[in-house]
Amino acid sequence: MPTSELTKMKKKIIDEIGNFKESHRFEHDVFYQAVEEVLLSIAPLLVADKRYNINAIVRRLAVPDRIIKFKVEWMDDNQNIQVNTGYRVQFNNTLGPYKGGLRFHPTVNEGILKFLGFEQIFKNALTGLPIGGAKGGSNFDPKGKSDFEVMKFCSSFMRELHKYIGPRMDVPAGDIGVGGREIGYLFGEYKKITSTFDGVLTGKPNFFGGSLMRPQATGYGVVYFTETMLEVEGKETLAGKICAVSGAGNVALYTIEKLIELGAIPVTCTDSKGTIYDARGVDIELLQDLKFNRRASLEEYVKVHPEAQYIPVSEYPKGGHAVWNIECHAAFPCATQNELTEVDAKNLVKNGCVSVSEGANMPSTPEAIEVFLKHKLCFAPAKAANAGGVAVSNFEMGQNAAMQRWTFEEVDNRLKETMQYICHSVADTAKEYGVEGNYVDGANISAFKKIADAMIAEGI
Ligand code: NDP
Ligand code: 2IT
Repeated sequence: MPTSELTKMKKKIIDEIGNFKESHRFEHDVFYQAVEEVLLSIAPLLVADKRYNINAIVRRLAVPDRIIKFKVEWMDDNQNIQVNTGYRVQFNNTLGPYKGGLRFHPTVNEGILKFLGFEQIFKNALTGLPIGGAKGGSNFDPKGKSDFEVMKFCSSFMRELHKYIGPRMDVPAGDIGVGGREIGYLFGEYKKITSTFDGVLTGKPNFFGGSLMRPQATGYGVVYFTETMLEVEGKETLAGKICAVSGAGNVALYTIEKLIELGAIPVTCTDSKGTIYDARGVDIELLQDLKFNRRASLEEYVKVHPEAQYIPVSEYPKGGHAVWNIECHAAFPCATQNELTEVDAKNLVKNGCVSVSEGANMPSTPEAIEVFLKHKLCFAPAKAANAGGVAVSNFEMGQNAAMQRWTFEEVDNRLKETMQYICHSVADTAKEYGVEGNYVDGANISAFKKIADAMIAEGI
């Protein structure tokens, strides 16, 4: 081998090792962020009730029951062998079988999945349904892959994962990069390996066991939660109000759909490359076609609607995001974690925003949340506001176990009831603990009590 080629190869290897070290150093930051928020909220409870310390609940709850990590080998369309890493973080099954989504995104690492799994325990507890908390996924990027490549990846992923899941053990679902297509391939492989047709994954396509309304559930649930919160807090409803939404995936587009149905005017959406601002209200049919059918960039939107504005990431304000710089009455961050910063929160407050509801998991930074609470905005934290998705996943488990099928209306009514129940119990808990209107503390205290009391009851 010529020396120059060898030197290049060595440099490439050293760079790769460098990248690897770098990504590992910071990968647990988001997990600590999630744990810290919960601990700060429940501090008064720990002081008031000594049982939680005696039983070491915090220490036991902050460590996952197990983390499963495995290699996923698959062949791309050019006959090249690709290697990815797969994970399942089974965090806590005190309240029911492990339950939570799978994320396929190049940024996925153990720290992100620990943060998501930890949040999921609390979210699932808030629903009042018998489900524990878990999360999984892979650093595989479905973007730009053919359907056949996605299928081959999903089959390989399931060849490992099937050993650790089961309808009463652990029931994965979708998250970023995992929708009906991926769940369909994963379920197909599980069925081939085990020869069993059971509800081992939720979010399945409707024609083989998927619940009607599961695709819509998270987004619709966020809007139902917001309407209830505004009513509880004595504020006006969303009808006729300008709304800012981020994201252009499952959660964002069904949030937009329900907002339009209620007469609100959502004017934005975003993807990883840019933001659409359409002052007349976004064209939801076009967006769903672009994102769900064509998997295209949002830039395509302005080709059909040249009067709308496309703002690329390079033109975002320093330290912030274009979408939160637009005047709105209600904001719905529905893309990803830490997408809404202190700069963004101050812009929203300055522009007269009244409520912020988190569709994504932990989209607001701790500094942004501080701004919202200080200025008395109605702030609905993710673990309460976006619990509609996992709630309908639980309904899908129930339908599968009973070999039944509910109508769209039945699922929708139960979803609405569940979101109203969560909102009221969070608001009531906040009041009971002297922090009326603080839904962050209300949600953390309410969920912690349910899980911690059950952990004490079952012993170690
Ligand atoms: P999708 O994959 O359907 O959509 C994700 C959207 O967010 C896309 O528009 C994507 O843009 C954008 N996005 C993702 N990562 C980034 C990033 N790093 N920077 C900027 N934009 C980004 O995922 P979902 O809609 O299902 O999930 C969105 C959020 O909601 C996540 O936080 C997820 O954990 C949470 N959630 C999802 C639930 C569900 O049922 N699916 C339930 C509860 C919460 P692009 O396409 O360009 O990458
Ligand atoms: O974050 C979440 O709640 C999800 N991705 C959905 C989990 C589920 O099991 O439906």
